[in-house]
Amino acid sequence: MIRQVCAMVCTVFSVVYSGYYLTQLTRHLTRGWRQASPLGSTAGSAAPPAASVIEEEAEEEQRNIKPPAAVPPQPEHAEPLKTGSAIQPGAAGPAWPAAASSPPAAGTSCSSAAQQLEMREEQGLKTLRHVVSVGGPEKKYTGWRRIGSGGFGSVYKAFNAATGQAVAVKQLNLQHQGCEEVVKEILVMRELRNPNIVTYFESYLVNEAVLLVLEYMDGGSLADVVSLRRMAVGHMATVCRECLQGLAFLHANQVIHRDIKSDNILLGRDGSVKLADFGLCALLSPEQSKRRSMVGTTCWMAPEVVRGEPYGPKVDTWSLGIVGIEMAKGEAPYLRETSDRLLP
Ligand code: 3AM
Repeated sequence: MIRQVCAMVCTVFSVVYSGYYLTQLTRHLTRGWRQASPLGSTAGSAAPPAASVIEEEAEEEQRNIKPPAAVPPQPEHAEPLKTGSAIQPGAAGPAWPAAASSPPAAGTSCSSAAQQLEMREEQGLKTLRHVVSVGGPEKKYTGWRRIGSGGFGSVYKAFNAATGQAVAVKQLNLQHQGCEEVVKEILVMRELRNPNIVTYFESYLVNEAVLLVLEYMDGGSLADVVSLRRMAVGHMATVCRECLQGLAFLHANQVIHRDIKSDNILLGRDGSVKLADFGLCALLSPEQSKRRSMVGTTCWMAPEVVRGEPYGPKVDTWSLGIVGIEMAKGEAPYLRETSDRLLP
């Protein structure tokens, strides 16, 4: 524990401005932390710099108005019904590299806001470079095959050339996702090891994308299962229990997942059930034990999230309840409604 904290602290202070963000994150993640990380630090800093983050200060009070994708009518359980994009915090930020986009005229308030965002992104990138592994993944992993995609980018299956172990490589496009969000996702997964959370191995920064190397879950997602067949009650109960164990662990570490849905629950053929995709998670602290941002995927969002009221970890339990309905009925309630009818 002490070694891990020290490793984190070293990483943190190697980037001056970004130190604040990482310290905050580490403090969150190491508080109440009960499990040792089996892999240790993968940190290596070779790549160019990036930044820190005023974390979610900007996120709070901000309701991202990016609408989730409307869900078109689907044939009855023929294909997995895609659940629409998750609503993300701070999506209004500039794509990386921010400097490449044309800024508004200097001297306006718009300009200084753009500059601030640009600075945040630069600091975020600096931080990111301290978190990812050195070099590229192309030699270490072979047999790349694209197995899916989401709002974030694509997911590939590959094999560790040395061990033959299958891995899933999640590509996060930095033009769509802010560096600070990616850093948060990496650190949460890296520090919070649990049998009910998909294992993070390492990550790489390649051009304008981050590649997260994760445990490969050979049973696919729960979304695929619920859309294709009715589940036995015993199986539903097992999935609920395993997910609740994962959530209890996250919540004990002051993390809210905020996007629990069947797409983000992955299955192993050995019967394992694990939570995935921490891109929208929130970190709580004694100073900030509630969040307000409207974040998540519409049909799974708890009422207090939709209404923009303060909320805590219980919103994940609500979302898991919706997953229960998915398992029982084949899809989430109101899945076929357009978002303008679901959101206030
Ligand atoms: O589009 P489908 O549902 O077939 O299950 C995830 C989804 O597949 C899969 O990548 C697609 C886009 O998210 N996926 C994500 N992480 C994975 C992992 N760790 C994974 N498959 C296996 N292992």
